[in-house]
Amino acid sequence: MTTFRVFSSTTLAVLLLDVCLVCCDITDGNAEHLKREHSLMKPYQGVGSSPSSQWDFWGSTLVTSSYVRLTPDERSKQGSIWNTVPCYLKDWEMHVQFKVHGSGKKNLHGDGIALWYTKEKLHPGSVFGNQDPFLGLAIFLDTFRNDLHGMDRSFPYISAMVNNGTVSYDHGKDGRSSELGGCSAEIRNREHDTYLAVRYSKGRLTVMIDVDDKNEWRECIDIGGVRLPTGYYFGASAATGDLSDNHDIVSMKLYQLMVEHTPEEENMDWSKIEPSVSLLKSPKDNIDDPTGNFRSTPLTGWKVFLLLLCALLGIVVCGVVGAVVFQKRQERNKRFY
Ligand SMILES: [Ca+2]
Repeated sequence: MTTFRVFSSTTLAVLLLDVCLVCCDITDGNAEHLKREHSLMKPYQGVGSSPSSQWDFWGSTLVTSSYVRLTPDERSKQGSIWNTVPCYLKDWEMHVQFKVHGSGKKNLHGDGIALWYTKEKLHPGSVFGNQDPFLGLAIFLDTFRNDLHGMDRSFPYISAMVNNGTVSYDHGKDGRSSELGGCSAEIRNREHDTYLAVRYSKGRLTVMIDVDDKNEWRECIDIGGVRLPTGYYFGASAATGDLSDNHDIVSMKLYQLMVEHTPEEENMDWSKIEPSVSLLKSPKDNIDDPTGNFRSTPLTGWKVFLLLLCALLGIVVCGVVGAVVFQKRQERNKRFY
């Protein structure tokens, strides 16, 4: 039985380590994998229009030493900031610290921030200050409800859209017809820091938020079957209309995710991929989806917990059965001799 106890504690330690590794994956950006050429951080050196700069900005954007203000709390402003280095990572995670604040009372503020991974950069337009239609991925932090029929959700509302350059963003419906998923989140006029993380890995798009000063990520969007090419640009933009807010970006940190791909995947030209989505619902609603896009995706916290529980139960059962069999054999052996 001593052997069993040693075995179980070692196994438990290994399992706990595995769980920690899985859980910590999205919450802590590993500094080793931070990609500085795609990150925007205080004091924002290398931001500007010189040929050597890694970030360029447009419109009402104001760069200070402690934040990048895309729009001030004034009417009819648009601003954006764009990474000038195209991203060739296949698997990545972007952590954005942002702040939306202003003097407008409830429902009297707008319009919000959009985060981008797109083919083109610095093309001003009507989608939160960026062009319409766009080609690539957008995450919208929409603070103003345009669609008065959509009362089933509260604002601010965070949503994702993947566009192959043919679909227009419908402001009147808050982009509902083209959204892939979303969640409501109190992101405005918070006293504490507010964060959002976008992860793209193996065709899975995950958006997590940390806006309640709990220092933990809350899942907002999680969908499989998303195809995005390499070679696009990261950016952020914001717009105000009749109503306004300060839309500030404090930092955008890009981390490379170490993920193995099959030789076929490695050999294909990822820059030729057309942005698309094969699953329009959350993977949770597509358990029987034949494409199996989400099956090989990372485990979520509760799944890991269940697996751990099953593993422990398995070990206990094996131990007990083993002990009983051992004892029976000993008894049988005694009888023979
Ligand atoms: Ca809106």
